Amino acid sequence: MKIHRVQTTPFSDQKPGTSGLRKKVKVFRQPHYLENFVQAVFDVRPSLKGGVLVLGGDGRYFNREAIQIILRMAVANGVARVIVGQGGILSTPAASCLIRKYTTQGGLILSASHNPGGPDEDFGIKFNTPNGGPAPEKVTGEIHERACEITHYRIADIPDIDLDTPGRTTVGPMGVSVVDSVNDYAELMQSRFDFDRMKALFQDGRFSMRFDAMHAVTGPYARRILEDMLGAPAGTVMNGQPLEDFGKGHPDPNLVHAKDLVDALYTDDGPDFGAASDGDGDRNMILGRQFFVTPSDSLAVLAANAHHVPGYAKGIRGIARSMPTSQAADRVAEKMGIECFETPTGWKYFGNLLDAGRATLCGEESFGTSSDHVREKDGLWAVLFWLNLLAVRGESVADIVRDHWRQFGRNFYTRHDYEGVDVAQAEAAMNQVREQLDSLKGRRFGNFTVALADDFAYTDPVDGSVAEDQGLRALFNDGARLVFRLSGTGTAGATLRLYVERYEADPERHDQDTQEALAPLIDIAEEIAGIRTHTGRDAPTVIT
Ligand code: VG1
Ligand code: CO
Repeated sequence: MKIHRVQTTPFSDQKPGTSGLRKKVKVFRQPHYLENFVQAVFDVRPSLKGGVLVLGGDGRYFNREAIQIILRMAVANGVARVIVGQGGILSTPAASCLIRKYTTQGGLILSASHNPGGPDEDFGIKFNTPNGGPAPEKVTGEIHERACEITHYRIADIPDIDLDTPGRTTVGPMGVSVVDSVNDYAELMQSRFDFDRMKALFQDGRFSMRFDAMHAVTGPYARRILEDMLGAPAGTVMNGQPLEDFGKGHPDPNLVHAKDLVDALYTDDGPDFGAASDGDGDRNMILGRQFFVTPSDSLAVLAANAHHVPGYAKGIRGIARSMPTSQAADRVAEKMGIECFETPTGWKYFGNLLDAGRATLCGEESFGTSSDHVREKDGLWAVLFWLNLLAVRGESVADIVRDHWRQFGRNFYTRHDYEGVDVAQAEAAMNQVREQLDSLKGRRFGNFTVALADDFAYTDPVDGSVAEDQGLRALFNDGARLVFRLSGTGTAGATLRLYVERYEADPERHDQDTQEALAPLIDIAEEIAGIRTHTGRDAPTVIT
């Protein structure tokens, strides 16, 4: 086996964002581009030499090619064994599960998550540490620094490795284990949820469900778990075949992109329960018949009902949510007398809290929920949690959520995304808010008075690390909030996100339309940021 030491020069744009390095496929396919980044990972993680690496991706275009390149680099960099998902397929939570279960030195996950795939679309790569979670900022910073000074990478001359047949092979001194993509993950789910009870729910014949895998990675996972193991009728899983271009769709499980599922649920005789997951299987959308559960409410409801589910029946230690996520979970934590944490956007910030046993459930408003069973958000886990809950409580999704609102009050919540905006225009809007931060406090807008306005910064309570510039926020004195943030996952132009929240205690007013309930605050946001003026857009691209 010949090992080449290939000369290279750095690329200036290899800085990981909210979740790994995401670029157009064309960028990744430039000579040396992927190789430089992967070598930077090997260089800053010396434990991978002689160690075990987990490798897999969401099956998007370039996935297989990238895996072969990484395998050749792994041999050349002295990795002892690589665990690869069959066909190169691993959902993000399944990769996290494998990294932890087989006490490995980390993993490389290939995905651009909810971003579209195909030759003209997006690709991504992310390094996860031995705890199974996305590398913290310190590590991604080191990788980026290394990528900026790289001069060589190491790659072996070996034929392509068969990824489709499970089993063990060797390549020179390195072992390669091709593993079933679903087995270990399904076993983990069995250890947390009451499979018999969920099975009975499907057998009963009065309950029906639809799961939209959006032609992305969760297809095989959902089919195995929902249809094979839990006995849901064939066809429960729709769009279950992973495709390299996600069937030309946008694998983002929200009301706009999972439209077929939403249409199926919004009929009088539609399924009782609907759910969807994203490109890499870490997001979830939860629907009841003619009812949408906001991700923020979902986190709060799961926390308040955790005692109904075997894996959490002994109680949860704490709840963590990202800053823009609604404060609905805070009310549950308060009532339960447990800690509640507010972290910056991105799952990597939950890692320390989970490792330290201070948080059991975590959530993000961006359709992300999970627990300490892995160190990533986990789409199917959230779906099974809901299913377990529906089986135990025997009520509809809508009734469970309405009941929750009656007990805790309702946090009306929406996010408005302005996608593909000119970078300078997006920054102009952000700057307009930033300039007012000092003068906003005490200012009145209609019925709302600003109690605090700042640029969110976070000090990790476990290791003391500080993350700054994590979003601009205006908090009003009755718990209402506005948050302005630029996305860190996009690959073209800028995406400006506006997050809006208001608390309503009165059950008589819980059935208002969300956009109407929040209209005065949406107007205030425009007054403060002038997003429409700066971008020339008269409406957001996506409202969730
Ligand atoms: C978005 C979401 C964030 C999420 C991230 C990765 O980031 O807002 O909550 O963690 O995507 O999700 P941003 O920087 O674009 O707002 V995934 O499913 O794409 O790994
Ligand atoms: Co994702």
